[in-house]
Amino acid sequence: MTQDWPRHPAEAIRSYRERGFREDRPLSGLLREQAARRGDRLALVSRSTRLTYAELDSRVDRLAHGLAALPVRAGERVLVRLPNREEYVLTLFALLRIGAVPVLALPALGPAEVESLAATAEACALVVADRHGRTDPRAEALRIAERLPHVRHVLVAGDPGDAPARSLDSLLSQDAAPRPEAARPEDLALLLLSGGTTGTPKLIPRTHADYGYNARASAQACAVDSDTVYLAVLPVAHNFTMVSPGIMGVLGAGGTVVLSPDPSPTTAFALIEQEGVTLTSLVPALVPSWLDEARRTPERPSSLRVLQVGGSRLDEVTARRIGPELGCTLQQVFGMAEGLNNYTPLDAPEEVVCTTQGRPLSPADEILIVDEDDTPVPPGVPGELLTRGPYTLRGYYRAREPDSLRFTPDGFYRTGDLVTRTPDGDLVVVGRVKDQVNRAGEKIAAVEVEEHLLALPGVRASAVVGMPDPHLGERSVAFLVAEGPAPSREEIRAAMLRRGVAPFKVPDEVRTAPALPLTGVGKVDKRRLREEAGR
Ligand code: OOB
Repeated sequence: MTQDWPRHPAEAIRSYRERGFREDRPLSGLLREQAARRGDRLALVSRSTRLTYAELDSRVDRLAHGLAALPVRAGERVLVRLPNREEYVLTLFALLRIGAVPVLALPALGPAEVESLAATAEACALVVADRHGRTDPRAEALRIAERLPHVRHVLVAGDPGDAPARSLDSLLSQDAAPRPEAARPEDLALLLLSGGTTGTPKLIPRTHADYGYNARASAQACAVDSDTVYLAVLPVAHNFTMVSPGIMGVLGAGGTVVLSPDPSPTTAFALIEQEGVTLTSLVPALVPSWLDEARRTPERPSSLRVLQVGGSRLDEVTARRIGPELGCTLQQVFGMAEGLNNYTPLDAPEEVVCTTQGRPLSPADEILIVDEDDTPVPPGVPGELLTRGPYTLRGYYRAREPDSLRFTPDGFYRTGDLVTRTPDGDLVVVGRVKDQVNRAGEKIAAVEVEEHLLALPGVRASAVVGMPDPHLGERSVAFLVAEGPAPSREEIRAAMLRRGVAPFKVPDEVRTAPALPLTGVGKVDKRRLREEAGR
């Protein structure tokens, strides 16, 4: 069999293991261990569900038995597209326990994107919710299953609706006997979706050993212990909510995970009060509404000790307001689903916390800051961040284009982020070389939207750039060269949604131009377009 994904060299794995930079058990082992140590402690709170570690572990066993009986086999991929509800945690651990590989899809994706992911991963099953906002993920999943022969099962959290869809509940076996872990530590554990810079989704392979280490080391960096109560506000399938330290880090330490059904501060503040939440994580775009809510409510969330903010750039002015106005410690997190996580230390001076994006999680994380020729830049000069380490991937899963574009020959991942490093070793993100828009933390590959625009009648050329935006961090601006009347933003929106694209990828603003400016080598000059859009 040709390898589906490039692993770390055996020698590197050996050395990481020896130094404690890989976990040596499968991921769902962390649940088993906590169930044995503190079975009656509260593990998971979601809507009306409250599960202790013993209950959660035994439900995971029951679902694992049911999934295995379908059968879903070890090594098979299962696309999981669930919002923040208890079935996500159950499904995730049950799949991990039988050695199947969850593919974590965000609920915000459009049906065409879900299908493309399922196809790339050759998923054998799709797990979706009975409803999500105004969409019907169940019906979408059934249509995808009809088109993709490898999709044998559609499994639904909640009401399964029409056959052949089945509810996850119906799979819960009566047999709650502990199921042995099917995976070995160096096996593929799960596939994450890359923010991407290309038109096709890229899947990030993460192993039990590397993801487990990412979660454990993050929990340490964030002082997570069995008294931690973590509120998952961002989508559960995002890497930030999963391992930075997120669900995995907190459950691994014996703390409690509370799932917030929506990111609004009203919902979150009520849950913080009710459950005594001590830690949560947000993207910068959500912070202003939390600050507003804190001003409105007489009692600010008193139990909250640490607010993590990451996913896109947090401006310094807002950063400085968090401590005094929310009464908690800010921690900036600069991470990526591909691996590397950076954190500002919890005891760092305010200056460091408010003006840097922190330092690498692991002593084994290697960092290079380079110019266009891959030559390291002098201290203080911005350059592209390259990184290599125990939990950073060495190549994408079943990559369609050569990995040499995103990896150096010696295995460094090209993050596409422009950074500088302070004399103390903290990183500051100053920009980006990858052609991407970071809209409220959601990553949009410019080329993907450009291709959708080109497919519209009369559009001859298109270019998408990100522009600073006070609410979103960045908004997407599309430039169109059209023959005849250019389509309006509403027409573009309708066309993109018809094509099954996620609503957040629809350009926020559409402009027309007689021609696109070109650089000396004939590429679209995005710098000039950005200047244009700023005028
Ligand atoms: C997180 O992961 P992804 O995969 O959605 O996006 C990674 C990219 C980074 O390469 C960078 O461009 C941007 O998001 N980013 C930031 C940032 N954190 C991420 N840019 C500026 N400042 C920050 N603090 O976004 C992610 C994964 C794990 C933990 C936290 C965030």
